[in-house]
Amino acid sequence: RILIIGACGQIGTELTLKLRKINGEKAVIAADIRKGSKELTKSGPFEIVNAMDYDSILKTIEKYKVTDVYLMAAMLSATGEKYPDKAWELNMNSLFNVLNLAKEGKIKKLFWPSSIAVFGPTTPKENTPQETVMEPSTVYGISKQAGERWCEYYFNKYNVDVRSLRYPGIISWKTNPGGGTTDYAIEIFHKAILKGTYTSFLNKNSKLPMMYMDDAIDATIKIMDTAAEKVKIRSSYNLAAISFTPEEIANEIKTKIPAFKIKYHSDFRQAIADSWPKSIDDSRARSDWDWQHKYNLKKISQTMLDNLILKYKSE
Ligand code: VAH
Repeated sequence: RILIIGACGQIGTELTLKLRKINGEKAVIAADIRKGSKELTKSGPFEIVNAMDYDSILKTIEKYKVTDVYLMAAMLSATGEKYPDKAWELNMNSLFNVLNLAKEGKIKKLFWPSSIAVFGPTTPKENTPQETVMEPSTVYGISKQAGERWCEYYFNKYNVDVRSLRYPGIISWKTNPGGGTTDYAIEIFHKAILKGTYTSFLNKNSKLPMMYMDDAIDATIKIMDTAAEKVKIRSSYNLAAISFTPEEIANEIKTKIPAFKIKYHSDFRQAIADSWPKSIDDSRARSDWDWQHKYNLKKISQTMLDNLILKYKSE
């Protein structure tokens, strides 16, 4: 059986729903520190689990005979800068819990998300390589870089089968954004429909690597289904789809909502965005386990607008 820790989060929610579709609802246990949405709790087992509490995770693993775990609980870049101690504690203690459970043979296969936040201001910004200088300047990025080192260490030393992806900014409409710096690319669609205008907290030329949720979910399931010997990188794989600026996504929205207006007012998240790459080289993921993204900017914008217009109409 499969356990998703952090199932109420932006990625956790859709990962749970997709895995239930593939494996059957009873086979996927959703867990989070807080009560799940109706969609999560009515479509399969749900447990309150504190990702920082080893025994709470172990109890759930034993109750449902779990073999595979996806640890999707974390404090993201923007919130992490407001609560640095909490971000480090949550992001690292939760990872050590699942790595140690795997080391003790309680977990067979483990997924843990990293991020483009592992790169910093001294990293080459275009086509950022898999191996390169990484001096992250956010607590979130530091925790992801440290986490990658620990994943590789537990694989090499204890043969723990942990797999990881450096997610870019992820765009989706089903859940609210999770306190990240790339959240503008989600908020802009809601505001375009509800208000016809949006003030971006990143300036118009802030180019960042981005991906639609369905691509991110497919990559996550694909790397977990890949034969162990083909997963050659055990720190974390670069993963990419497209890159765009707030101006480019605004212009794409205007092709459907001509009256849409964007304004720019940078806040503390501008410095975070400026420290990250503009585009990522994910050729290792494409060669090692046939990664291929499907959503370009036009398709992302179309999908977001279609679904959000329907969602707001039904409310
Ligand atoms: C964040 N959405 O902004 C997350 C992600 C690359 C961005 O890690 O913190």
